[in-house]
Amino acid sequence: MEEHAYDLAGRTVAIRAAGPPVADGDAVTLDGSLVTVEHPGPIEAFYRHGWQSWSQTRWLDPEEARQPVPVADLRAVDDDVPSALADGHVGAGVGALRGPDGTLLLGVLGLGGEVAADGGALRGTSEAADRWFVAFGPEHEVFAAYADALGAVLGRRGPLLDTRVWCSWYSFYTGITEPALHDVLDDLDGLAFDVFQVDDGWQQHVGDWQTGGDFPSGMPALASRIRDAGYEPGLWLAPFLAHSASRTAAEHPQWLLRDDTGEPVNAGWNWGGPLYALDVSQDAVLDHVEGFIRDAVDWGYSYLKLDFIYAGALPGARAGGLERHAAYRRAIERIRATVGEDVVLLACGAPVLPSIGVFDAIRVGPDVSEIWEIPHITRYLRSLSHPQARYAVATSVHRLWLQPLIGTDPDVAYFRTRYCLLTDAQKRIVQDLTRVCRFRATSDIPATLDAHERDALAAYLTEDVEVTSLGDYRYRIGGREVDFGPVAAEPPTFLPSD
Ligand code: 9PG
Repeated sequence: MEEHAYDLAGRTVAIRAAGPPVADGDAVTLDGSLVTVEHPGPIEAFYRHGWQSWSQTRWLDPEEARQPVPVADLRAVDDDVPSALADGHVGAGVGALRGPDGTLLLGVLGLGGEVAADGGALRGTSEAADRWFVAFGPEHEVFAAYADALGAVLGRRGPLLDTRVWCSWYSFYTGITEPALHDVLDDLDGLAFDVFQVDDGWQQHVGDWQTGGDFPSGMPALASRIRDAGYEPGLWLAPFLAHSASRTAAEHPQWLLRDDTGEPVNAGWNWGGPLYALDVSQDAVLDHVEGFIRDAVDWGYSYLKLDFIYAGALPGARAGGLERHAAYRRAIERIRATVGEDVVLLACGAPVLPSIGVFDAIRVGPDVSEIWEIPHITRYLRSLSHPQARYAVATSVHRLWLQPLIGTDPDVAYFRTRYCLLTDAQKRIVQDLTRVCRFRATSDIPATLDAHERDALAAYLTEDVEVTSLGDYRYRIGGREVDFGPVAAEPPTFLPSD
């Protein structure tokens, strides 16, 4: 390790890295699997970046107690398990320290890596001997500079997605059927969506991507029906998961990602049972994934929401010792090569950095919900990743710096009053965030909207409002000024520290 005192934006920053810092415009790059940079002034907050779409991302008080997650309750769907079990505050890929003098950012120029708050310093570690980016200055500027540098390494797809989606999840959940979706298509009656996206519930099982029994005419017929209604057909899949009760898990146990002892890796619990991950470092697994992705495109779906794909990057024993983020990257590149450039790929439950350059858009927060907050979930599970509109907004707002690199999906907005406990003001916050993200989606069905709400939805889909960033989490949307700062900064509802 070498120690350097480096001048950044007029302040001297102490740096420890494997070699000398290299100037990169107003910023600096460092090499190594362990780097440390010290904030030149007093600090107030640490930017903790969650590993995957649903993982908590916010500015926190570095003195704030780490919320101990009981190992038995640790959910592989919430966060990167190694970071969740770390002693201090650790985020994925990028971190920052903010003080009255400015914000110091440390971010990897690669796929993996963790950034920890270590007193007044940021400590970056990565399994690969990576390159790191360091900048000091106003928050907005250092994140923009990092995004620019990251795009040069990981690429970016253009033009950036600007889309309007009807998604079945937040009205039907897994209860979708062919007649129900036909009814919705009839009732939408020309509402100006681009995509009609069929979510979870169409398949035989999670891992068995054949048409399930509630779709007797088959998925190609449904795609034609969607196209006839004037929409692009969209389909949900969780390509790197196999439910423990799936045929795929039973028939191909050798495809499952395993740990050093040979046990299948815990990929979470959902749909009434444990989840396994596919080991995407195996060519046979990639051939299998390519097969069902190709089927979906051949059936006529041109927008794929690929969900729970953290499963491709979980820690495990992989063929040839392939690093987990590199294995994930290779797998999603294979999917992109399979579908070509014209199919829209939306990542969900996805490790954020390694998805840049391959996906058109990524979910940047946990699921919204018909309710703002369920405090006992946060209190007892200490998880900010459960469906709650408040944390969906808070995490998404802290990921808006990704916008020049990849489409940002903040999840759906609500217009309905029936079956929805959000107040008008809360609905407005979520709607405005979808405007800022240029990803306008809803699951509302006309049957649950009154005439006024339907008009509001129709106007939202066809409006042409200008959105300008004013910095500091504030935006001008049409003639209004919208401030996401208060929701973004409100401390989570944890139990009082005990
Ligand atoms: C379909 C849904 C929707 C939704 C996705 C994702 O068990 N869990 O913790 C859990 C987390 C997220 C989740 C479902 C379960 O939602 O974000 O939009 O597609 O899957 O199952």
